[in-house]
Amino acid sequence: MLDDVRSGDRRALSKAISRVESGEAVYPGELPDVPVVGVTGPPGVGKSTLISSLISRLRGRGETVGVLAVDPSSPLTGGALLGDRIRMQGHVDDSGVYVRSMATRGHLGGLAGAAGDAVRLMKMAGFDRILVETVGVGQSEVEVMNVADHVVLIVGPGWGDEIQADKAGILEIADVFVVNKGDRPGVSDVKRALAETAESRDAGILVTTATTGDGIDELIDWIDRLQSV
Ligand SMILES: Nc1nc2c(ncn2[C@@H]2O[C@H](COP(=O)(O)OP(=O)(O)OP(=O)(O)O)[C@@H](O)[C@H]2O)c(=O)[nH]1
Ligand SMILES: [Mg+2]
Repeated sequence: MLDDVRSGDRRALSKAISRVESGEAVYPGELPDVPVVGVTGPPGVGKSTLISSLISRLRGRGETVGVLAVDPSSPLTGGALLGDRIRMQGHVDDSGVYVRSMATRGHLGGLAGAAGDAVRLMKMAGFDRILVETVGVGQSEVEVMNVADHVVLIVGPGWGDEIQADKAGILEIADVFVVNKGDRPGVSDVKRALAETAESRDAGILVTTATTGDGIDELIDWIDRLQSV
């Protein structure tokens, strides 16, 4: 099966990921060096929409993209699945894009372990780039971000208080901060709440409107810079 995964067989990849989801170990051997970007943030902040915008840009420059969405449907937003967003934005018929969801419940070996195995399988499948989405609400989600080389934390207007509280410690692992829903009021308050942490981490603060694509090019520039060092 792993040989099929290596040769780009998507069905084999999906099957192999299902196996690691149910607790089986994989021994992938040597893996290509594929940049992994984690995208996290509170429920409904626009992570999936932003990822879809990122995919459009990355595809525009010819990169193939694998996406792992861990617990893609939060109870708060009623479950707008990442797959639905990708479909809406026309990526579904694109063979250069692979999207896989992973539920957070019932992982014997721990969610972060299963996500790590899934990412290794995606590397084996030969994508140029891998994106991982997870809701940044608790410790186990923060652990999932360990699979990423770099982490993008997305917040929205109105999230100033949550940023101050930061129970999960997600601020401490972010390499770039994005205030999404830049078309809504309250952006400067959130930027202010982020400023100190961003400065101490040498992280940028960007403003995006994922629904229109505003600010996405700047975000890609940031990601490129992070990955070139
Ligand atoms: N006004 C505005 N709405 C946005 C923006 N980005 C996303 N949305 C909307 O916010 C809602 C949630 O977007 P999602 O992309 O599903 O958010 P998410 O963070 O992936 O949500 P969960 O995975 O459920 O946590 C949708 O109705 C989007 O259309 C934005 O920049 N501006
Ligand atoms: Mg989502």
